Amino acid sequence: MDLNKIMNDLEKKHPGEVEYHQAVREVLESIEDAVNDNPQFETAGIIERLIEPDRVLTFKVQWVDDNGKVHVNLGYRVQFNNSIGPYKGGLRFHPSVNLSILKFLGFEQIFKNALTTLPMGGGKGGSDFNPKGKSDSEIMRFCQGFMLELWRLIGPDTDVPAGDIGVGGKEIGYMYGMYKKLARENTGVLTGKGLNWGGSLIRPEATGFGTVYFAKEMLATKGETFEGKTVSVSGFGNVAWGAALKVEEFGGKVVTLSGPDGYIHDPEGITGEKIEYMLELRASNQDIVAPYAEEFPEASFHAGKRPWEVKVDVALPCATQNELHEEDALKLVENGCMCVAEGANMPSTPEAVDVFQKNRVLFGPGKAVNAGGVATSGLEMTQNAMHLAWTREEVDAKLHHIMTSIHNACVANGAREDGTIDYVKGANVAGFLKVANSMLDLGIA
Ligand code: NDP
Ligand code: 2IT
Repeated sequence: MDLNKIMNDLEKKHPGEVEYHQAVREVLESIEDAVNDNPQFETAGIIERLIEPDRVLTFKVQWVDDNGKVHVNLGYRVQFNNSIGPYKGGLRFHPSVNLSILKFLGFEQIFKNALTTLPMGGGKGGSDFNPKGKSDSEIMRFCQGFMLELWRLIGPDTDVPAGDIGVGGKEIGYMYGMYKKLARENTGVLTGKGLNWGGSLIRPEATGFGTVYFAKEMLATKGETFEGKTVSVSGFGNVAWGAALKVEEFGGKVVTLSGPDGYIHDPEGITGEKIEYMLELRASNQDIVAPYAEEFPEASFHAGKRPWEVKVDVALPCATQNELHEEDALKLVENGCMCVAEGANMPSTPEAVDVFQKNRVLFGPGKAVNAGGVATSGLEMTQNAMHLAWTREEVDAKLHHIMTSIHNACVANGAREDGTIDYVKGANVAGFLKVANSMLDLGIA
């Protein structure tokens, strides 16, 4: 495989789509041996076919605010690859959303979904709509306008969207209500639904729980557990909340959370009611974590800084892409951090990943670590198709089992000669081989 040529061609074809290029390069670098060992992939053009989405759908969303003013946003759905199942992946509502970000997320989703052991292809979508400061009725009207276009492109066996940044249970509800009206059917076309109308127990917690289940397996390879460990978490959204709950249950102590305004350091631990306070902060729609330090005076707020300067045993980046830089990685290593597990998608820059790998820090990439969210979405689809609902214990046991099997796949494909594990390679090779072999089986269609 001529990696440089493939990347040059891609960059020329899609200039400026830096996050997309970053995600593709990371995967291609680590699967090079697997591709070279399988000449049939080259003949079948697997790499060229895999790095370009099947289709990119863009649409206009128009909606009216509470003052009667009309706004226009862009809506997208990137249907990347459906070799192993229907397109599946979240919707992100954030002002930074553009095609590069959705293509990076959709590309990552292909391999993540392959790792879950469930039959799901990769996709992603969203809008540059900013939910911050909007009223509930404005959010509802935007979601309805968005679905008015999206509904024709999706279906329970075609493409199944879910949540991501800025899209939680409330937004899924408004979108599902509109879909149901337009399509005149109740199906599992979206996941992350409310419990009363087709949702699955554990889905809200699943990404965070899965992250900690995976990190637990990573620590176990060194004979370690979460008991007594200090843990830094970034973000204060859905993933950060679920991770904090599970770390506490496993006997660890979460000491940070963060937002775009800075980070909170709470040396006494973010536990119990303090974890629930994260949900209140989120619901306030204000985009800031600073109020935490007013509510709990033992905590300090560090404006404009990232949490990685705090000395911890384990770091869980759970906010957004490229939020952990080389200097942050060096600081974590210097402070003796032994494990970094990515709850967010691509939160560490390539330079930061290099620092972790060279220093043999246990490093788990997002597509393996945070796969519990989409895996539980897959379990929601299964329950919808069977018209029944599993108990909390059943779903949690399945999630736990899936995370352990993803860890096993990483170990099987990422073992280094010195006995340590390259989880980046392990996850990419395992996900890639499943998808590439399926593409071979299916012919050129
Ligand atoms: P939420 O919208 O619930 O939370 C995102 C969090 O990150 C918010 O607290 C947000 O603050 C914060 N944030 C955004 N930008 C920054 C920044 N520059 N610095 C610090 N914090 C920031 O989203 P999720 O928790 O669902 O998603 C978090 C990450 O996890 C994303 O990378 C997402 O793709 C990934 N993920 C989510 C899954 C899911 O099931 N929800 C599954 C797998 C991965 P604010 O909103 O105020 O900007
Ligand atoms: O990045 C992700 O895996 C998600 N946002 C969840 C996707 C899903 O379909 O549940």
